[in-house]
Amino acid sequence: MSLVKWIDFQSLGDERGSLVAVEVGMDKAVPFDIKRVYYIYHTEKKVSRGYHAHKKLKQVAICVAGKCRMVLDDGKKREEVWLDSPTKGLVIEDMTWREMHDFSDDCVLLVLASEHYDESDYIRDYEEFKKLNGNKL
Ligand code: T46
Repeated sequence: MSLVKWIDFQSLGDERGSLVAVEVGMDKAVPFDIKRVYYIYHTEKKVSRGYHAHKKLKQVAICVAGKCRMVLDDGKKREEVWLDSPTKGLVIEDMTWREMHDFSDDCVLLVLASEHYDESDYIRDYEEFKKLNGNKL
């Protein structure tokens, strides 16, 4: 099964421009209650970010401007996608290793998170992640 799961947001455009509404709920797009929102911007050239997994946190990442390349890895397979559209949300499940590369100068990456910030939820060592995830695969 692919690690890549997209949410397609409807663009509510008219002659003035575009608008996307992100909603939470059973029949809505985002499959969890949002407890935190953060965004990554002004990323320096040649900088990569991420290199961790989360034990519990689920997230949806939306590139609202520019683009970047996201790598997802479950310890057995790696898949990569470009985040380059404000109408596409990438669902990042718990226990998924992620890396972000090739940020464009104008990239603004908006992230919707299911939990508050908690450093103890991070797994920052790839070998430890593989060991912990091994039982699930
Ligand atoms: C993720 C990817 C996509 C906070 O204090 N609160 C927060 O909510 C966040 C997200 C970060 N921080 C602090 C922790 C670090 O001192 O901000 C600093 C940068 O965070 P980090 O190095 O974890 O950033 P990235 O870009 O490597 O990872 C971030 C998220 O942390 C992570 O959950 O999945 O974006």
